Amino acid sequence: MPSKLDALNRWVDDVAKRTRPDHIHWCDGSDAEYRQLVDEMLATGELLELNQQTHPRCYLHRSNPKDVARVEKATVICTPTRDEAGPNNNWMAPADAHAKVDALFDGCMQGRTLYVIPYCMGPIGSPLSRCGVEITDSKYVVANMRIMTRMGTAALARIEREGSFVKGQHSVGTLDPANRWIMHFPNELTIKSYGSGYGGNALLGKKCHALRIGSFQAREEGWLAEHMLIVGIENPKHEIRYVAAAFPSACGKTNLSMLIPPEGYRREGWRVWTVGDDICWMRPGKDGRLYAINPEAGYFGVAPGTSKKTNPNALAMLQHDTIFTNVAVTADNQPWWEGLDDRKPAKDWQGRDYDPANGPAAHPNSRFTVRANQCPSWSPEAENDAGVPIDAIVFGGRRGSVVPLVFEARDWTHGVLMGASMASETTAAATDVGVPIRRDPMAMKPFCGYNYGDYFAHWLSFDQAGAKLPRIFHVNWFRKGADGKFLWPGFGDNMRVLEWMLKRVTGEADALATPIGNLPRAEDLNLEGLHLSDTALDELFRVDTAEWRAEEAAVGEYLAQYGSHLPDRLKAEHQRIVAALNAASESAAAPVRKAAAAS
Ligand code: TSX
Ligand code: MN
Repeated sequence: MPSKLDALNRWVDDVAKRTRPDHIHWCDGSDAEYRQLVDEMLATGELLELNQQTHPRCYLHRSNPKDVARVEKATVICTPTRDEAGPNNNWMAPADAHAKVDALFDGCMQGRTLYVIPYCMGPIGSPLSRCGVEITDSKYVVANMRIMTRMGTAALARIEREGSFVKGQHSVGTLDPANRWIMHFPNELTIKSYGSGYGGNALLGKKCHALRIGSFQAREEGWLAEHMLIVGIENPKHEIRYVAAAFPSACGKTNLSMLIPPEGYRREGWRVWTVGDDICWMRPGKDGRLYAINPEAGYFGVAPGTSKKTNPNALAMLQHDTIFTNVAVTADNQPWWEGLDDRKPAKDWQGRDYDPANGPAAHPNSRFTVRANQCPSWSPEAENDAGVPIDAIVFGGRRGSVVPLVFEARDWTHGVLMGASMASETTAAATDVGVPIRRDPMAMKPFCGYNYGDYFAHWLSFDQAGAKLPRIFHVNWFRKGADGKFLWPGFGDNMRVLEWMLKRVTGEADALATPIGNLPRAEDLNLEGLHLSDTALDELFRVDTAEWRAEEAAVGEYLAQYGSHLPDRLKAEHQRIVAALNAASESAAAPVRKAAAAS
């Protein structure tokens, strides 16, 4: 009798014929298998034991120094036409891409073991989950996939039941940056990654499957695959409401996903529960609300900057059963990175004696890989097959000027425009003037598997009769005052902003209508114990007409590149905002914020 695994077996055979490994190992995902892999890597030096007294079962991996991050120029979407991939992606014709990368795969696993990794993105029984199989010749990849996904026997059983899965073919190859490709064939549910062993290039379940292939599949099937954290916020009445939030890199997404509320909030019974720190798959339920799952089972987080002050929950979960990549170590062999504490590193990320002349001790993109449920704030709802209902979607960016702390979209269309208009500063600069910003709609710039214009249209399509969609907000924790200092304390105090959002959802909080959206008045936000000056408050919420006319002009120019793919509804919404800003500046010199109260 033909089995639904025939297609899988045939594909594994085909890949093995091309790559010619010495052995083939089908991963079962067991503890014993993980232990065995770790022991083998310890023997080869692929993993180094960290201090087992302070960090039981923690290991360090030092990557090739030329293989330390995702490479956007090597990332390609291979759709039949360039237009389907859009100006937001690198494109190659599928046949050309296959030919190019298959030549590199030829014989590349000789002398090595080919690992077959069946995995499930999302709770194993959830209808929102999707399966994949990654083939790799890297033990490090297998160990990381075991932490990051539901891997092994249960996933294989689901694949056998469903028959459909994403095929991911990976080899570290020669690690030559000139021969490095991360290719996506969304119509074939196929990923081919060659020449890198690092992070999103190699752990194919994450960015490649859950976002690039996922977003493409989501459009066909009527759901959303987003680059968002998911948190549950519990109020003193023990009601938990869920928020999904998209931020570009370097905005503290992982920190926000594990936030600990300020002392006063905790005393009243507020709590934040972590469902996910990076990826969110959402689909409308029968009741019209959007239900979300975190497709991942672990965190692959940036280490530098993680400390007891910025993220105590993360620090607690990193004390055991963690793989560290490219961090430094102290003299007694504990993991260390810039921003952790004021101990001194002994060896840098390349294993050299630490010398500040060589740059930072830990690589700025050094990482930890850890199981999600090791986080003290981990939400058991992360295992709920039905997902969690989302009440608010938050977009954000790092903007030293122009963009206020928080504002709310008037409706779904306006919210989608807010997401499409997102931008973030690329580098920390000494001054605020002329800081380069990069447009990063919905924080999906490197992850959207098709044309952004069509993606915006897909977002708009959720606005249907009967839909009970989340409210949409925009936040900026990073506005600076004239003295160049951050105006908002951030971190745990972001709870105050989250509280206002959820009170907007339930109708318990007020706002002021402005052309860019609804802003809290100072009295709508709980600012108790913050000691913010009146000038700081005014600056945090100031909507400057001239600055915003320039901002919206830049947004219009950016969106115009999507041409005929850009939905008319989005264009019209943008024109409405431009017109309102023009009217505001002509009618009054007063700041736009001093407008009428919103309902
Ligand atoms: O993660 C951050 N968040 C979100 C936290 C839940 N960071 C770190 C960003 C780099 C990844 C922030 N940095 C946040 C923030 O809300 N805000 C800032 C800016 C800031 C930095 C330092 C201070 C205040 C604000 N204060 C002192 O250093 C005392
Ligand atoms: Mn991410």
